[in-house]
Amino acid sequence: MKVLLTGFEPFGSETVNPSYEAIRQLPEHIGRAELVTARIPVSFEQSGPVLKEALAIHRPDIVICVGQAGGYSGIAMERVAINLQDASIPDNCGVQPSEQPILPDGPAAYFSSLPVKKLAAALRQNGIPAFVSNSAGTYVCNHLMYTLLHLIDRDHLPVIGGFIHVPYSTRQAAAKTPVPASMDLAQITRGLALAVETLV
Ligand code: PCA
Repeated sequence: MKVLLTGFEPFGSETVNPSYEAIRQLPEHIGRAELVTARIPVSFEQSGPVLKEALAIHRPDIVICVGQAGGYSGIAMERVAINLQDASIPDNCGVQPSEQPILPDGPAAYFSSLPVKKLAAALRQNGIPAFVSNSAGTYVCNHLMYTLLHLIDRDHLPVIGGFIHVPYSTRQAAAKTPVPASMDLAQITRGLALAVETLV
């Protein structure tokens, strides 16, 4: 069994992205699963193609895309991706869509095929703040989640997939005033490892 985890490059005024920092610290194996990772550009145009390439190269059974949700106080299991892009800041390529569909003829939304409630419960049982979120936003993370679920649906891929948002790392939060909610990077990494463990 193979699990593909993706994380994003930094964006906005950040110099790191805890989503990628955390997934690169995961072990190569958890239980009987092999873990592989990919780094996704924070770009409306390029994120989908990079994910698609990673799917073709690795042919995973499970895909977990991970992104940073600044200000969150726990790890969020995203339940739904909507067919909308509406950016409050430009992406890393300077693109800033306003109220545009991701796919003009696509469905309004896709549900995660990961067991989001079960995952949040597993983390909480292990002392890691986690919850189910009903919106992945309208920026590049929602775009990537929608694209992933669309590819799985359209190409009938034998894959379950979804999206997890992680808080700022404590290092990121320490550099801001006022200090936002955050989580230690080791704890974020542990949370993602537990999610994989629960799935496999
Ligand atoms: N978070 C952004 C995009 C990249 C990331 O890590 C988001 O929530 O859309």
